[in-house]
Amino acid sequence: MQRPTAPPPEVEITRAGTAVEPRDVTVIMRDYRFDPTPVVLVPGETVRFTIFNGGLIAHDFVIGDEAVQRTWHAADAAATPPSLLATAPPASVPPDTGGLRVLLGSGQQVVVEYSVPVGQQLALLCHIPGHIEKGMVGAVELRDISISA
Ligand SMILES: [Cu+2]
Repeated sequence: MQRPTAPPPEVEITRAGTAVEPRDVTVIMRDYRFDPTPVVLVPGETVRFTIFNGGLIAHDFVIGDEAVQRTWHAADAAATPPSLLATAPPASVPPDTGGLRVLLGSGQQVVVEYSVPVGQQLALLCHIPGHIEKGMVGAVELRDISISA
């Protein structure tokens, strides 16, 4: 069946998150996409991500700039056994890598705070081998609004 081609709902941000009062952002991981996409973030704000894996297999939520993405991509590739049904890789990267990475099994959920960097292009990817190729590429829209509003 053809999916309706409605544009994604417009995201309205009335206030940027702060360290004291983070803004709630929910992202659901599916087989194989991020929902919603784009994720709209304000540079400099603090968000409280609720990340839920609604898929049937493990997924990786990696948000960060290109260096962060490259590092996690290599770590996941190195840690995952070459099998079609390979499960969660115990990958690790140097502690100063930056960005945010959450690995969730099917049905798992985590709540985590994230401080959105200023002056970086951000991507949202799942680096479990094969998932990017299947479409697990999320968009991040950075929107400049007044942090003090
Ligand atoms: Cu995935």
